[in-house]
Amino acid sequence: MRHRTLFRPKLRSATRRLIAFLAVAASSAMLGLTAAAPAHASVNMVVNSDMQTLNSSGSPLCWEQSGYGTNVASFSTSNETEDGVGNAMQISMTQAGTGDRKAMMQESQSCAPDVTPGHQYQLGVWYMSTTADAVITMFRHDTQDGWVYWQDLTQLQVESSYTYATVDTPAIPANTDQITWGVTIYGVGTLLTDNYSTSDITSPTSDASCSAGAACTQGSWQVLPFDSPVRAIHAVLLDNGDVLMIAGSGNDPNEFAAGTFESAVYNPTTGSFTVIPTPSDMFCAGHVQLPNGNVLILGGTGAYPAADGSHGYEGLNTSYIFNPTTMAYEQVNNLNDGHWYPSATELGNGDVLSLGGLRADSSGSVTAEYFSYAQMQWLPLSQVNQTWSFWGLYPAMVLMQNGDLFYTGSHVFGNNITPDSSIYNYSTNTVTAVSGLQNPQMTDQSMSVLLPPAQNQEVLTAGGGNIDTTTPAVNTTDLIDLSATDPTYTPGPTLPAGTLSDGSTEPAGEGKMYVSLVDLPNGHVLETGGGLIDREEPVYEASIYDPIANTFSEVASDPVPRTYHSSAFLLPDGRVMAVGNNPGDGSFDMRVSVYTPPYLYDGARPQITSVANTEWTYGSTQHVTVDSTDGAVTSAELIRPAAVTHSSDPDQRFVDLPITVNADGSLGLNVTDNDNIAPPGYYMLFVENADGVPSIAQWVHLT
Ligand SMILES: [Cu+2]
Repeated sequence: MRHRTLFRPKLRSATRRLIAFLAVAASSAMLGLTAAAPAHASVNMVVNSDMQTLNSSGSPLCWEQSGYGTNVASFSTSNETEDGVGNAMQISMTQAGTGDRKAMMQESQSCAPDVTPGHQYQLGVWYMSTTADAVITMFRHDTQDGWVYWQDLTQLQVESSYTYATVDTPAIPANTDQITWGVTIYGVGTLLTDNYSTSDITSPTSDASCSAGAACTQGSWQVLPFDSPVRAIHAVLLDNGDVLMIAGSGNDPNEFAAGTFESAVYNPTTGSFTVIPTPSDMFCAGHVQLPNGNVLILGGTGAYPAADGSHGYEGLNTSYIFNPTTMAYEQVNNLNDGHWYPSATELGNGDVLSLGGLRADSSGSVTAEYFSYAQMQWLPLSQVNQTWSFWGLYPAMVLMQNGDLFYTGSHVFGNNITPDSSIYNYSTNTVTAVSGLQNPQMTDQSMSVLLPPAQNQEVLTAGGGNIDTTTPAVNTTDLIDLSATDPTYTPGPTLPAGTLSDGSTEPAGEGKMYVSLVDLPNGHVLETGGGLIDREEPVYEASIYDPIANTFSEVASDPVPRTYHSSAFLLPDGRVMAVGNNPGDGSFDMRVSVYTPPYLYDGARPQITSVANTEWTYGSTQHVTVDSTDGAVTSAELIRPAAVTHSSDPDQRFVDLPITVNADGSLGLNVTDNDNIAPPGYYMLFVENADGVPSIAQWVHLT
């Protein structure tokens, strides 16, 4: 049995938070600074690790207060935290006796960390204590016997300021699928604990490294133990790794009438939400990150349909910037027209072009809008090229390597436009039709994605339906190579058949709309969520598309239905988050799911240990060092953070970084010289080993 305890002085909070942002996961921040750090950073598996999220009775969600015996003690949450964020857990024992008191991660499916037999985990906690009668105690969940006491790992000391304690578990025994742990106090005194972490530190052998059973090939889904506080209709990954979730009025006419507009920022590391004052109804607005990491938001809902049928949804002409540093919205000048469901594509020069949506009178807007990044404003009508044609609702406009925009055919609602798909040259203001879509009348809430790597200029369009009909959604996919002389769609493989809510398998040939497609760091694409007909029949199915093999492989499916107003997006730790579902009865599913792809069960993750410079320029070579014990790093790429809604994130892209290995073993990453391949802004830098196991991302800024 291995016991190891090490203590290190408390870092200044600001420093620690900054490092946490840079390294994304708190666990890796700690690892990066500790002399005895394990070689492999991995995800902090503790939910609500800073105890910021409270349950309805006011105690920290996912934390269970327990104990036994004749002692007298009380539990409370304290604002005397280690880092000024969330809460600390306080246990005060006023009279010792038999037994003890402890706070541990709740023994439930979604709170206690999942573990793999044979693996070892590093546990970490910040604490202060007036008694040395305190010990880290661990329980394990036996697949036959249920929750059982496992062992005490290490005694703590009296500490008058926050001190970090960390210990490695022994190898997890067979038949164990979860552990929980906490600090037990059994003497008179006061114990404060904060910022818990649990991470996998196993160094697997290179062969047969996955011992996680079905998850090795299927991945696994976790439904988080807390709900989103807002209807997550829009999700934008910010340059600090947090997620901006925008509801606006959230498709609720009562909220609209009350002027209640909402958004929240979610921190995936701590599991906590910060509610953001929201100045206008950004429900069904457009959004895209600007080169400086700020989020440009355009349009939204000016009115819900009138009861007397005199008008439908009306588009706003207002526009805001969300600034991740100040965590606030700032108004910019108005658009030239109202836009409800507008597109937003960042161009190679950092400007933004928007097409489509409904105007203030609820008719289709034929006004293109152009945002000048240099001027930080929408240009007046006289300075914007116009086709004066209606591009539909959320038309998926993908920036091509030559600066043209590809309308993939994916859009929202049944109001198809002509041509079915096209290439738009903004400079010359010309539209060239593109043919080959198999079901051009069934691309309502299909999804399109620029496949990895962006340099290949291939787009996948998957599924789709038509809410103006009762025709079931299609299972077809279409592929196109935009680098060809005359790009034309060709049929791709069909999506795997999903499971319907009655447990039956979908009839042959039927598929899904409300599809989500997410570029993954190993160069594959996760396809998840969706529904069969309008928003009434969820389809439970997920698969991973391999662009080289041109195949979809079915994987574990999200247990939560994800139809209308659902989204999925990549997190900086290599997992995928899924949010939203807004069935026809007007309800909204507030549950949040997280998918752990098979690659996170496939051995040790490479770790980016240093990036010489995080300000990157086009055509440069950037130097990084990587710790990769499970095989050398074989690929590196930049992935643009998501800005997704309604199966639409046409700015999503994966940009390959060809690698040069330097004499000292460091890597030179060669950055594209084409700003249309990688429009300016913040990107997640990932590296992978030969097994496709990705690192945790490091943020870099490309301009
Ligand atoms: Cu909508």
